[in-house]
Amino acid sequence: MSTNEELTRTFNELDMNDDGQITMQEFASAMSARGEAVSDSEIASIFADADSDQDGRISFPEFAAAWNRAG
Ligand SMILES: [Ca+2]
Ligand SMILES: [Ca+2]
Repeated sequence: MSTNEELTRTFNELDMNDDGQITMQEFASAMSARGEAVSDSEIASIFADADSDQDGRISFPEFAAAWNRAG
């Protein structure tokens, strides 16, 4: 699987209502659905890093940029 496919698939998993934006609530729900507990402060920190335009949601380009930074 290419990185791009994995990226798109992960984004779609996190974007539970398919509106093209990941909210903190969606992120938290998706993580708990995967059995990974993430605290509010961890989510806030992830969003502070990934949400470049600071609208409180992560768009696909923001997600892709954060993914690439994480390596
Ligand atoms: Ca969404
Ligand atoms: Ca944003």
